Amino acid sequence: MAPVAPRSGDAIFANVERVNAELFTLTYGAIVRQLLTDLEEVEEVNKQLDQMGYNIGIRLIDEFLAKSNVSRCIDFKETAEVIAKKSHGDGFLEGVWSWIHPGFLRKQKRKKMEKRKIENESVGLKMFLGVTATVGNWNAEGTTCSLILEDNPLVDFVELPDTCQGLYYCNILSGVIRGALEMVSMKTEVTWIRDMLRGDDAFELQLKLLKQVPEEYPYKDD
Ligand code: MYR
Repeated sequence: MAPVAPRSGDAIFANVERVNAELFTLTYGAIVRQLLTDLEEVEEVNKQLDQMGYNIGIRLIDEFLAKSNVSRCIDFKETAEVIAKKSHGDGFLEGVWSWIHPGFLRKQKRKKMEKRKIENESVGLKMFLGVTATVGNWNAEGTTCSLILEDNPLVDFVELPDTCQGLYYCNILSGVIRGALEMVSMKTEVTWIRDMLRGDDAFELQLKLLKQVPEEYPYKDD
């Protein structure tokens, strides 16, 4: 029998990632199925998924801010880009990078900074779902936009039966975004505009900024 060549670390890691992703997708599917059994009404399942997502989002934002190195967004447009793919949080690194002459830094240190910069460019959806989105369809006021997902791992292996046509299967995602944004003072309405499980040609989420609550400074200035 021919000896089995050992797989490289990268191949094993990729395999583990794939299995994790599949497990995640199947677990989510099992949750939705259970909700359908328990709640019976598709509308109720939609609400419940959104609420579950909201509860996740209000906690997940802390992890997101801690890991992403994102600084405060100047407006809703920047926030949408941060959710979809781009970070402006590496500005600090860029600043330091140009301030110190490149030759001053040892190669290793420079590589580490470059790596951080690349990682920081993939934030929001990428950090938790491994996907990116395109931001578009802005209204004139800059308060409503769409996130068009480039991929959606939640729906791998999923096909909705006729009895579930009103189901927003990925409603957990809209809830997560709504919850996360509320924690950074943005009250939003997040709704699915297009859904491939309902026969549309893409997954499109609409983000509507309802209210931006000014943050209160906890101390009184004398
Ligand atoms: C700020 O101005 O404080 C930064 C605001 C950034 C908000 C980003 C919210 C990220 C939500 C991640 C959603 C992941 C869904 C799976």
